[in-house]
Amino acid sequence: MSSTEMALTDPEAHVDAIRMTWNAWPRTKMESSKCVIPLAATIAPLRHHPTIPTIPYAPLRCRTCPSILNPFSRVDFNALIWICNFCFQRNHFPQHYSGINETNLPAELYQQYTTVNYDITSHNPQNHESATATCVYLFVLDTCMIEEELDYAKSALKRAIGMLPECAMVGFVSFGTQVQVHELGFTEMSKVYVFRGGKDVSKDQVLEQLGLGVSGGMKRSGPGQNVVGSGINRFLLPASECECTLDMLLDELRTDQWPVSPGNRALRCTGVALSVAAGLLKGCLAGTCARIIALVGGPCTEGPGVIVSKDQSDPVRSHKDLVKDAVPLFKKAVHFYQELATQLVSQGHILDVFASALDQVGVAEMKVAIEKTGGLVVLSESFGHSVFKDSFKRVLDSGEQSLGLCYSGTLEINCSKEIKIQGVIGPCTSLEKKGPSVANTVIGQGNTTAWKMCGLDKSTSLTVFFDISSSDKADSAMNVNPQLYIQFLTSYRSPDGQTRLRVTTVTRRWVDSTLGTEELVQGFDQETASVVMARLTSLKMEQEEGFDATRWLDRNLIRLCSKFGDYRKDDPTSFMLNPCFSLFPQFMFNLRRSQFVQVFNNSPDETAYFRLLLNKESITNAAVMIQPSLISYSFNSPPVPALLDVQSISSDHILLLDSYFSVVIFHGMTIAQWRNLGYQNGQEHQAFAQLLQAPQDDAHVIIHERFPAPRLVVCDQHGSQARFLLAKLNPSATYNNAHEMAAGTDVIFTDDVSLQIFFEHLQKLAVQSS
Ligand SMILES: *[C@@H]1O[C@H](CO)[C@@H](O)[C@H](O)[C@H]1NC(C)=O
Ligand SMILES: *[C@@H]1O[C@H](CO)[C@@H](O)[C@H](O)[C@H]1NC(C)=O
Ligand SMILES: *[C@H]1O[C@H](CO)[C@@H](O)[C@H](O)[C@H]1NC(C)=O
Ligand SMILES: [Zn+2]
Repeated sequence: MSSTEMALTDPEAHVDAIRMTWNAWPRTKMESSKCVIPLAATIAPLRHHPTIPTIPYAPLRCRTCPSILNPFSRVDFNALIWICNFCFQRNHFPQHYSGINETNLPAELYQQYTTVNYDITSHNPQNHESATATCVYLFVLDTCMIEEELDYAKSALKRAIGMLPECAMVGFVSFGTQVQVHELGFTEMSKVYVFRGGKDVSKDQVLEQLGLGVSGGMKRSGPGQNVVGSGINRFLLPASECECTLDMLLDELRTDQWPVSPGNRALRCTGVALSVAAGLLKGCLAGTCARIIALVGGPCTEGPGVIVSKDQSDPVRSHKDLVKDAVPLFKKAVHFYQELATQLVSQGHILDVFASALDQVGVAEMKVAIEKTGGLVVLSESFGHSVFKDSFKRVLDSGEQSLGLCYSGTLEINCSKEIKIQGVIGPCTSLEKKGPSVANTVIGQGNTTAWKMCGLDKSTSLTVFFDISSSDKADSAMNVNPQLYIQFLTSYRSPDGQTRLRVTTVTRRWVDSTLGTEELVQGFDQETASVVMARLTSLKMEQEEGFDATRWLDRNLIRLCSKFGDYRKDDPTSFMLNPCFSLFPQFMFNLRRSQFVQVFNNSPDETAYFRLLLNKESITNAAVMIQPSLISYSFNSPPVPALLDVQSISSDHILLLDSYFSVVIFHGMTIAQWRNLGYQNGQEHQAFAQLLQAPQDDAHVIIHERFPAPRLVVCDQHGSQARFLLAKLNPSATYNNAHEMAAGTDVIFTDDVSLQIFFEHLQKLAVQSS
């Protein structure tokens, strides 16, 4: 797809990078609850768009609320006054705006500039020094691995360090049964500080033991003026100064030598290692961007954060164990990582986890610290696998492939007074800033109108949930102004040390849905609604004990169809859905079958990983996680989208399935036979060679753009790997005759039914008079 096509089909490619479940809003709380799907908006606050202007002067704020002058503010040019569209305060323009008039507008008042950037660095003299500041990368490497794995990890690290900008500060911690903090500034011979793995260390103990205690002096010095005290320079050095030392150190580094008795797991103290890393970073000035990049090769078995005993006959916890609440270690470990998250967020630092192992390493427990700090996470089978290697390379890439990693972000939201904010799902932490816009009910990170994002990047998305406060439509300002407003203020530091503020102001119409639903219906965004339901379901599965996801989704889908469908009561054959809703039931069908709801097919680590990305990615990407895309390639016709159904399999077609975490190329039987006979190598079979090549090329385009890199599976019909495709297809041919109703009237079907049967039951239940 060309970028102009993208702009037409993908609303997120709009300058504001905002999508809402509803684009016309019901006026009352009562009416909005009848809409079934919650009022929510997703925002990708760093999404680039070429037409967003950068304004070289400071933003103009309202006198009484935090909102900023925007295209929807009313302006009186004669009196040089603007009226805030949030709190209706009248504000005088300052002197330097005195030249403005209807034809000579400042950029922030242009109608098309609903999103603008302010470069704040140059207006704040205090920022000048830190504008040259650079980022700290603290690498934390697990050494409890077989030699081959450690070698893969070491070479990935060496390559990464070679890619760092010269002024980037680097530190190195390795761990196994104990933690070693390496003093890179001591070049005569390698010098390490050892921490025992069996017991937690406080941040002050870490600093004390490394000789960085408060008594060590807080004077600024040396090349790292963003870190405190001369002491810390022993551990964090500019990449240009320590690359050689680190190279040698990695060459000498051996797998953990602590003895492991037969039948036991290695003693691995991941929790203490991350604690020590966080403690070391505490020595940096607050506001310095710093990330802990942890490479972990197995489960934590020693000290805080333990997820399994060292006895190998004890399996690592499964979803079944979690449901039975039979995992005392889980709660303790999660609590430990919650505390670590709090510490990292208060320091403004990020935790990235690269987990590569055949077994689980504890991503489910670490999830809270990764998500709250806005860290990156990649899960793979081996440090030698392309999923790890290709992803890791991109973390430090500053070229075209850059992830656009930024730091010290905050998001602040202000909205019209009838709107209340329930909370945010996504990679952020509540800043607990209370205000009149805070709702009583909380979803995700709530009880606030401001959130912190220690790390954020081009793909970071947040989902904001809203509520309507007024129950009486007569009393509200909505009768005066038919428009509602929401302003999103995102401030952050870019990798080059600039401080930016991005201001996005959006407006939507209030509609009186008691008079008719036409406008509401037209404003429904099915794809966004599906993703928001997936995010909400995942959150409820984590937070609410005994939550029945399938039943909850069915109940909501039936209610939605009852409200917005066209039908005669008790006549399922009369049921019709407006095109604005027609894709939604199929999304729900696929969501019920997806890894987000059917968690028992995966490990808790995998589920945590899928959810971290579901919550962080754009709507378009998240939709592919729920409902994969399928393309069919054949002779004599261009590639075409195919139904996500076993009927799409054909012996003379090739299928390309994109389910986000994996990309599958599936050869029909005949195609596979011809390929095995080598037809593609003959001059006379060029068309066949091209047919084989086309899905390969398309798969590589997908893999190249995506972070984390997806797993590529190339398989043949009837081959063992074909299950990667089959698991995602509607089983139309296998379950056609399963014609019985499930118990209860609010569940469409409990088992894996075909889409057709699902629809039949949905229609029947939706038209039932209650
Ligand atoms: C608006 O300001 C511009 C520039 O100062 C000036 O040239 C123009 O005549 C003004 N227009 C009106 C309607 O006052
Ligand atoms: C929200 O804040 C209030 C008042 O500070 C507090 O009582 C309440 O427990 C908080 N709710 C949540 C879910 O954090
Ligand atoms: C945002 O705007 C409202 C008006 O709706 C104003 O009263 C309020 O103080 C502002 N919110 C915050 C968080 O400051
Ligand atoms: Zn205001």
